[in-house]
Amino acid sequence: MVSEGRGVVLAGTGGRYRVLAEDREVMATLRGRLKLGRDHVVVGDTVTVAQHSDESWTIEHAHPRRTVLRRRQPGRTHGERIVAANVDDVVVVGAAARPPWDPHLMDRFIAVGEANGLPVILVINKRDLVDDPEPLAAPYRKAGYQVELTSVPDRRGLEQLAAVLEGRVSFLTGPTGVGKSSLLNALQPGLKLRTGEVGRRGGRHTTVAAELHRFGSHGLIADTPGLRDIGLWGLEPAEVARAFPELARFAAGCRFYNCRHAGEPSCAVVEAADRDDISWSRLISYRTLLEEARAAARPWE
Ligand SMILES: Nc1nc2c(ncn2[C@@H]2O[C@H](COP(=O)(O)OP(=O)(O)O)[C@@H](O)[C@H]2O)c(=O)[nH]1
Ligand SMILES: [Mg+2]
Ligand SMILES: [Zn+2]
Repeated sequence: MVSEGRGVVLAGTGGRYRVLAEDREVMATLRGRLKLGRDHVVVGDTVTVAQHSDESWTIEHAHPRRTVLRRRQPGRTHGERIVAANVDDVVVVGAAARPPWDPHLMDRFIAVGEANGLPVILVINKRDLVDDPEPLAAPYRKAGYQVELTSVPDRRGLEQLAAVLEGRVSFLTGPTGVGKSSLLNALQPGLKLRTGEVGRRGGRHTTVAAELHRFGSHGLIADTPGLRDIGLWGLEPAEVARAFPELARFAAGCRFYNCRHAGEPSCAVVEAADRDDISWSRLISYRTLLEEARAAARPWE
């Protein structure tokens, strides 16, 4: 062995991993023992890499993870897969228009971050296409989320978003066409991600691996095609409850301890929505996701 150092896995496919070690990127393969088990090294893992006399690199050891981003097939308790490690925040991007703002779809993406116990930041991009994006942001600000308003052509809000992401490991997710790749290209000169691609036919079940890019001076960011098909994320009923923290704050006041906030008497959550303390739109998303999770949890019915 010539040298050994610490690195972070930026990408990996077919047993070959791109690792950021010190300040350079190297291609490394897994050392024997690490090859066992498919979740052993994922994007975002911190690893020890070794360079050998023939110039080749190996990943010797993976370090404990601070956080994980998991995805699960709906209705299955097995088949869980770790998509990434050491993620600091999930950045859910939507467009103010083109495609039209869809709050329930946003809530699905937000729920994935929340179910993984990760902080969620919301970005409403293409603000140049609407007069006032604030009504779209309001339910989320009220729920306690940080919301950033951006537009790529006139660079509004980009500096502020860059400041939020600096020094962190962030996963960008959201529907296709909202401008995720365009935002990253605008934030990080030299990145040159492809933009404006329409969803390929038959692409629904192809999982494209997440890939981290260097961002700012100390950050890493992933534009995550692998998270695109949010319909494939299975949430458990208990996770859905956790995914709407602002509803949970009121739920203790419901008459029934297991209230689903779907029409039961003396429901403090519905009362809060009627007072506009929480948004009806969020409550409707919660009901939909909870019904889906419950149906998936009992597939025999
Ligand atoms: N008007 C406007 N168009 C944008 C903005 N951001 C991206 N676009 C356009 O939206 C389309 C989709 O962008 P892309 O970055 O590929 O979206 P992605 O699928 O989320 O990665 C492209 O044609 C972009 O030029 C924006 O802030 N304002
Ligand atoms: Mg893209
Ligand atoms: Zn209730």
